[in-house]
Amino acid sequence: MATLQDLSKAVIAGKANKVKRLVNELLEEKVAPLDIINSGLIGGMVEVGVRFKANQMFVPEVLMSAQAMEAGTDIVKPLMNVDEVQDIGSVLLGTVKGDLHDIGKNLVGMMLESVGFKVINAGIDVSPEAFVEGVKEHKPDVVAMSALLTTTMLHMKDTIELLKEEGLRDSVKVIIGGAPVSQDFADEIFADGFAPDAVSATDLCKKLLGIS
Ligand code: B1M
Repeated sequence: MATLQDLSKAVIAGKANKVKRLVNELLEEKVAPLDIINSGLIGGMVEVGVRFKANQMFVPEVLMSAQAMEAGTDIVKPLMNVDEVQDIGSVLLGTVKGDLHDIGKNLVGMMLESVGFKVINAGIDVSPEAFVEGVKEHKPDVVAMSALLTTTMLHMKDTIELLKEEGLRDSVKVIIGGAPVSQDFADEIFADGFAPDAVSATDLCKKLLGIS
């Protein structure tokens, strides 16, 4: 019988095929998709982060873990779309300028879609100008910015300031997230909210748009 711990270990080892097999086995064992993501896949990436910081893992291995994790989320993703016909609001989502981390951001997108938001995924390395263009083009209800680096989180402030300069700030809610950011930082840069994880991000968007 496959376990969530086996899945975490396969993510750490960067074994995409094993991850796919274990995810399928766990689904057959009726383990909830959200547990597979939170405890199995993210659990593995958390340990990867610890080892990366301690110089026990290096960029190529971390990338293999990231790819293994994505192979797992690709299987679970269709199961999260409980009601694709809903359209409760739209979210322009991106990782800020200079930042290439997209695993957490993509999870946020997946969770938002699963509760009925339309997600416009602007990708990674999204400049303040590109966020502003995205707002003009798509007129989203929410702009959601992700950052994983202490250096790049500062571009969240630049984006909010540019939205203000362009007269667009009042037309959208702005939320932020990612490991180095916090509610205090959100308050400091006048974001409308901060979410510590992907599930909280959906709750926050709903709350900001007055959806119960
Ligand atoms: Co990078 N990296 N990395 N990395 N990397 C971190 C972030 C780091 C903390 C590792 C460490 O030292 N322990 C460190 C940052 C230090 C700092 O600034 N404080 C770091 C570094 C230094 C770097 C490089 C500079 C390394 C180098 O080249 N020397 C480099 C920078 C590249 C760049 O961006 N310009 C780099 C590169 C990479 C890889 C490319 C190898 C790879 C990214 C692959 C990819 O994303 N496609 C990578 C990875 C994988 C990591 C770690 C190990 C894991 C990140 C991850 O995916 N976690 C990470 C260590 C760590 O975070 N512990 C690390 C799993 C993911 C599910 O969690 O992204 O936190 P997370 O998302 C969560 C929440 O934060 C939240 O919800 C998600 C889940 O519920 N969330 C939001 C995220 N965005 C949100 C938005 C929201 C709401 C919630 O609303 C808008």
